[in-house]
Amino acid sequence: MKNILVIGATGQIGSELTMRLRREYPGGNVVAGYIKGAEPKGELLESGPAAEVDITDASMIADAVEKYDIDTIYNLAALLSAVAEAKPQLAWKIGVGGLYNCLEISREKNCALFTPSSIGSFGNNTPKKDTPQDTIQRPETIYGVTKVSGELLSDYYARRFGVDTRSVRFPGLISYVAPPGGGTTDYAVDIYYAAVKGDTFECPLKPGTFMDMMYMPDALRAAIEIMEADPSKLVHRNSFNIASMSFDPEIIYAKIKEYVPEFRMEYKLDPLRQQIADSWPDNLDDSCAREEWGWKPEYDLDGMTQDMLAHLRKKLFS
Ligand code: AKB
Repeated sequence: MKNILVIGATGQIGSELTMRLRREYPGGNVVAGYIKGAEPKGELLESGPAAEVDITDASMIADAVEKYDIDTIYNLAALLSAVAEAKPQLAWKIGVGGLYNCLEISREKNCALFTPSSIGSFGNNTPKKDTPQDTIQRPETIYGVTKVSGELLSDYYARRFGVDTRSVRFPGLISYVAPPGGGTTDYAVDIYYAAVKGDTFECPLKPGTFMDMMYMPDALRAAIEIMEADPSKLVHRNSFNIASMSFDPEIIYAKIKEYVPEFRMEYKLDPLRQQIADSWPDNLDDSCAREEWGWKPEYDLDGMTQDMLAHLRKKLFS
């Protein structure tokens, strides 16, 4: 990886991944691809090149790839699960139409391509506990349908055209930098903001709703390490289960209370998010990622909680 295009560079993952890639690959161009209305600002704008790249417009991707001699594309454009249910046609256009554009340009220009999948690629009839790498994927959400379609299409391009496509199935991602917006796992970010601000947190999911979650630094490392992995060791490509922690609302609440004893949470259920969360696994088995490319998370719930609270206090109050 030398010249990298990040599509969706101003989003939750993109804004941090672009900066991290710029630090990891200082000799190359890491281009922040953004859409109109979500232009990069501050450090993201000042530390490297940026280009308007709407993933649904193939010519915009091709122009950026040509101009910056791109060899690797990180495709992070997507509508998250809850918001995708409100706009299923747009979710398909971005998730599958956009991916198709990236695959075709990668085929023509010989780019490697990273496109995240998700725990949302599983459904009600998937084994819920220790969900295996290779198992039933019949999701009920449009988000999940786009993710499974993306996994299949990416594997097809790798087999049929030799495009170097790789992917991980992200759990809910937790970060103090950019908010997620529109996901089912967002509560696990919002709860920290409420704790630091001194607000009572209204939890949209009921006790006992377990899902895999991950702290953003681990997720960024996973996205870089999978693209750096020795291809001869990869049995799988699209997409790898990765995991670091699984909890329900009661467990994260109790953990935060260890550091913010006065913090209060009450339940105000969101039926759509509850239904989606109920259809997703409790926790994934990530042994294939560990074996094939050495995946290993660094943060557990305690380490993440201490770091989140410290950074949010700084961000919100200093
Ligand atoms: C969502 O909740 O939609 C995402 C995801 C788990 O893919 N955070």
